This record gives sequence, structure tokens and C-alpha cells, in this order.
Amino acid sequence: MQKYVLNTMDDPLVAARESTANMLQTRERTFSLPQPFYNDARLFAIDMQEVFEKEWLFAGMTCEIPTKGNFMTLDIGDNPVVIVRGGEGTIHAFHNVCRHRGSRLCVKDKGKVAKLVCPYHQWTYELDGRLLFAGSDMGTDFNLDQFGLKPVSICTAGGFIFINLSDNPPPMDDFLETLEHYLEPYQMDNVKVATESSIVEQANWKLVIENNRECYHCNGAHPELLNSLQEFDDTEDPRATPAYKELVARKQADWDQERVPYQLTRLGHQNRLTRTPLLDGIVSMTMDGKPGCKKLMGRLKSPDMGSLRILHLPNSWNHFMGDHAVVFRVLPLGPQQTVVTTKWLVHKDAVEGVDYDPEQLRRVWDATNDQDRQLAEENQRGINSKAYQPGPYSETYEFGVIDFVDWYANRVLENLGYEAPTLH
Ligand code: 3BY
Ligand code: FES
Ligand code: FE
Repeated sequence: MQKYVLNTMDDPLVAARESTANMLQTRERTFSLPQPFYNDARLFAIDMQEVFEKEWLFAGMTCEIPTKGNFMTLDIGDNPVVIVRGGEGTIHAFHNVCRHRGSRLCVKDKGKVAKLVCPYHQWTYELDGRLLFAGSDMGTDFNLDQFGLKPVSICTAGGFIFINLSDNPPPMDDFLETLEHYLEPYQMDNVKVATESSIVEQANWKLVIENNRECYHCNGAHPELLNSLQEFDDTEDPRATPAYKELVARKQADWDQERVPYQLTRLGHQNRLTRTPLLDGIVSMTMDGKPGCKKLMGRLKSPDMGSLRILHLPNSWNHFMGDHAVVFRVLPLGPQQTVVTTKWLVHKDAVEGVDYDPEQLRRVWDATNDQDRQLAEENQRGINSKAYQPGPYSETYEFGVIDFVDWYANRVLENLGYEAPTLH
């Protein structure tokens, strides 16, 4: 494809890429990042190009587009994307950009269509992206085959949909296999979204992820969440008490009976999966710790499944319990603005008002999301000050943040064409 670009002398990112790489190579590894990483417009453009346009991103769940013609849209920075279910159940992703004069094709968040029809001049595409109809006056030489929608790489596993905007996506097979294995008990073809929320946070996307990767702030911030959640999820964690280790041993014996995976699995720093017990006697992330949905997920017989936690960098964390699951998607909107979308999933046969009340179901994470939004926004405001300088992460409480920043720094360096240090 012919690329048209402005003279690179005029491209402000040429110099910014070099100084970004330089800051990443010389950064203090266990300290927060230098200020521009959190608030600079050029650095944001580099994050979009090197992370969000090159890495695999969590987009949504297959249950959101259950039948032929169902579609969902999302924006990766300036790149609108549409994900649609075609014939034979195949799921396709396309740049949501008409090949006529570039209008956005699908404008709604979600919907169902027979064909993809552009709202501008009604060019009409098949669900597999082929252009079927382009008005009547395009001339005799016009070849429909040359104007199909541009595909976006996509893969699915365990009900999750991932997309990748690059021409050369990195391999993901290990993660997809692992995800299938951990999600098998939940029979992800049998789930639906009970309720969802999107909140806009006035903070850089990395502050949103950093905040999620530690529970150092939980005691001071999250009374509702701490009704159910332990502040750590690993018996090797220095904070793990003998009582936690005993609880883990007891629950793991139960989980063996139910044949559900629980081992901690880390795939590089990008993906981490583990099942951890909730507080003793608590089975779900609800205000009272009781199931929020009477009908359990998948093939599960007991609601007491703890929480299966799934991390996928750069943009998702998730909690799967026995009765419901909560999935989270993070998308940058600007240098200091991020949208966090949360979806609560239940068994597809669960009946609203009988088996679950969506308002009850969402209470804990609505409160927690709002608290985390405030923390990230205050973090952003302090970082914008001329007084900000990178500060030390606690290796005991904030190792997850260190891991995230290491992953981020390495991906940016490598994607910019620099050598990156090996991660341990
Ligand atoms: O539960 C979570 O997803 C994160 C991890 C630690 C604190 N927190 C809100
Ligand atoms: Fe889509 Fe004209 S821009 S039909
Ligand atoms: Fe939090």
C-alpha cells in the first residue's frame, strides 16, 4: 500500500522516540516512570503506535455477538474497529472505515445487521468484509474485489476476543490454550452480559493499570471490595499468613473435586492466571459475600470457587467466581484520559429479577471502580506538578506494578527497534 507521510524532519515523533527509548534504558527499574510517560502528548502517540497498535488487546466477549450479524465496535485511539459474527459462526474484525471515502461504517456500540451498510453513500459489505454494492455510477472499470474492508487480526479463546492492529502480530498460542483450559468449567458459550458500565477516568492508561496491579491501596480505599477479597493471591507472597495457606490448601482440595484449575500460571509478564480463595465463608464479590446469581456458571456445582483472576497486559484484568464473572477492558482516550469498561457475566439461562438483580450484582465493583478512578485521577494531578519525580515501588506490595512497568518498557523498546533487557 502506498504510504503518504509528511517529511520526517517535520515529524515531532522522530526525536521523541529516541528520547523515550533513552529514558526507558536509563530509568530506575523499581521506580515509577518519568513524568512525560504519564502526561505528554508525544509520548501518548508513541504508546498508541508501539503498544496499542502492535500488541494483542482484549476487545470483548464472544457472548456479546451471539448470532450471525451481531456486531460490536470499539476505538483503539484513532482507529475505529468493528467485530462482527458472520455465517457459520465465524467472528471477523475489520477497520470500521468505509473504502469509499473513509466514513466510519458502523456507528452504534452494538447491534445486528444483515449486511454492513455505510451511512454516507450506502456502500454495502458482506459480513466477511467483501464489498457487494457500490452505487450505480462507479464506472465500468470499477472492481468491487479491490475495495473490501481491511481486516484486523483477531483470535478468541475461553469466550474472550482479542484483536491486533499490526500487520505482523506476535504469537499468542500459549496464552490462548491456557485460557481455554482455565475457562472450560465456565462453558463460555453459555454466558451473557447481565449489566455493564463504562467510566472515563482523567488519568493516563498506565496509571489505571498500575493502580490495578497492587492492593497496597486497598485498605485505605476499598471497604466493599475487602468484604470479599484477600490483598494477595499467592501462598509465596511475603504477606501470606498461615491462615491463608491453610485456607488455600482446603479450597484446592474442593476445587480438585470439581476439576477446576487453580495453579498460578505466568506467561512472561503479559499474562497471569490464578485461582485464589475469597475470605473464608465468602463465595462472591457481592456486598454480603453470598452468590449474586442463583444459577451457577457453566458446569459448576458449588458457588465456592474463589476468584479465578486473569491478567492480560496491556488492557485487561478479570475475576471469575462460581456465580458470576467480572471482565474489565481499559482503552486510552488521550494522554490523561482513559475509559474503563466493566461487564458482569452470568449463565445465559439465569433470569433477571429471579436469579439475579443487576443492581446488586454490580454494587461492589461499581464502588471499587469509582474509588480507583479517584485514586488514578489524584495520582495524575500530582504527577503533573513540576515537583513530581519518580518514586520507589515497594517490592513486597507493588511487585505487580514493577512487573507491568517492566513489560511496558520492554515492549516499547523492542517495538521501537531497540534491544530490551531480559525479564525475570
Ligand atoms: O482485584 C483486583 O482486580 C485488583 C488487584 C488488587 C486490587 N484490585 C482492586
Ligand atoms: Fe462510505 Fe461513501 S464513505 S459510502
Ligand atoms: Fe483498587
